Amino acid sequence: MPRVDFPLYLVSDRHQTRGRPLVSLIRVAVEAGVRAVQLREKDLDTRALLGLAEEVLRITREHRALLLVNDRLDLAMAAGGDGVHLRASSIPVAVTRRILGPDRVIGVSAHTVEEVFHAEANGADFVVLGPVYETASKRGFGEPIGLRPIEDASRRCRIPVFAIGGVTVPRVREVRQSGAFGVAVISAILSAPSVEFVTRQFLDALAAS
Ligand code: TZP
Repeated sequence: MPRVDFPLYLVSDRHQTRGRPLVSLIRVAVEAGVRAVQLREKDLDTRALLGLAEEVLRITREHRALLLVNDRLDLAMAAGGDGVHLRASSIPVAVTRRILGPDRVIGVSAHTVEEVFHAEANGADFVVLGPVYETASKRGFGEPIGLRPIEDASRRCRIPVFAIGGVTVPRVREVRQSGAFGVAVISAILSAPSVEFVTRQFLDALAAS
């Protein structure tokens, strides 16, 4: 089973970079210490996404960071990435595990503790659970679930649980106190005036909590 030893999971959204090129921001974040990136550009066509995945992979490889492609197992494999991040409508976790084998990383998005159990039982390496807080990134997705499910899932499951949705540096402490292994972040990093500065702040807050 691959080791999930990164506390900060950067999730991409090129619409949240304040007009700056996504790939350069990912490079800055990875150079500042991010060790896992999820490429989540749902509105890109297959070829564009493959090209982007290959570009980002050059950066992550250089810095020994992982690259997971959201939903697209085919593209994760075609690009030679480290794994895939599945959502509820994706190819099921167990099928993905069968295809990818034991060494690739499978992350899963969950919204309830039951979904975390299900992901774990089917071979996921880690889950992101949320949205924990109100988030601009997924408005209309649903009500924030709060910290309670993070607490329950972290206590009752063996795989690492990452809190997602509205996570900011000042919130890291309470998220970790709830038992979360780590945090998954879009806007607090990609929309920050200094991606380098905020990435370091996240990593420091995670290390201190
Ligand atoms: N899944 C649940 S909330 C969310 C995703 C992908 C968006 C998180 O974005 P942000 O900007 O870190 O709140």
